[in-house]
Amino acid sequence: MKRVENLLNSKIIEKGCIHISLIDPDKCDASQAKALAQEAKEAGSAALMVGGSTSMGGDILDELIKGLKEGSDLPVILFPGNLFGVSKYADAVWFMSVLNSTNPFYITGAQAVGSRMVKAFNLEAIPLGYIIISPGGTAGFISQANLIPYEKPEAAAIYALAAQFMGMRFVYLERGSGVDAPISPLMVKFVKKIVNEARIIVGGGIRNREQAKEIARAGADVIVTGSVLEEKGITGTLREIIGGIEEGVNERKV
Ligand code: 1GP
Repeated sequence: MKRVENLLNSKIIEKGCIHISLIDPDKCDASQAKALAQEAKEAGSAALMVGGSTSMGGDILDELIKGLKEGSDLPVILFPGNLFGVSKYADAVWFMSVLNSTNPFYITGAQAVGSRMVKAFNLEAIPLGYIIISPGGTAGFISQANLIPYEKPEAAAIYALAAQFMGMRFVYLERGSGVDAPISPLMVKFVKKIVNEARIIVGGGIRNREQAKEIARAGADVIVTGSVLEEKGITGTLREIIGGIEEGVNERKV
């Protein structure tokens, strides 16, 4: 059962780098979800991610996902910040481990407790190594991460390589939702040079075309944006960011 993972991989192969829109159930309600999903699809997002470090679950999450499903056929992938972030209405879940957490609960504990729910809901679990870079935002605080310094790409790279060796097929370089600026393109480049199998996802602080372009050009396979869509509205913003990604991929070749 790798439907969503295969879809992501085929789009990454086709486009060089794809965009995923992140929706935080704390900041978007079900009544907005349908239109949001429609716009994300029209602008060229490859999937929708739902979750957040302090997000609510239960009916609120279920209704939001149902709304997203009404608006488009894009896969909905859960991005759980805690045990409540699981819903049977989603297609898949990033089965994520915070590799640089100092608390084993965020590395394997929550995963063990949550695993039966994932199976009962018949969710596609996609293994993901989650690595948090300074300043880390709420994700870094909640998951008690030993933050990777911004200017130390080699530290991010060894965690990412370890993730690959442990069989994780995706690695997420997270700077924290809503932070001032994304990780450096140099860090992405460094990680890509060392990690040759796992897909590299980059998120946190990406707000404009130029930033998206530089991260895509450096070799990211997936770019995630959440806050900018809440701050500026999805329509024009998303087209700009996806335009930047395309430009960055084209410039890889020259
Ligand atoms: C957060 O990486 C994601 O987990 C997205 O970050 O909200 O800053 O786009 P932003």
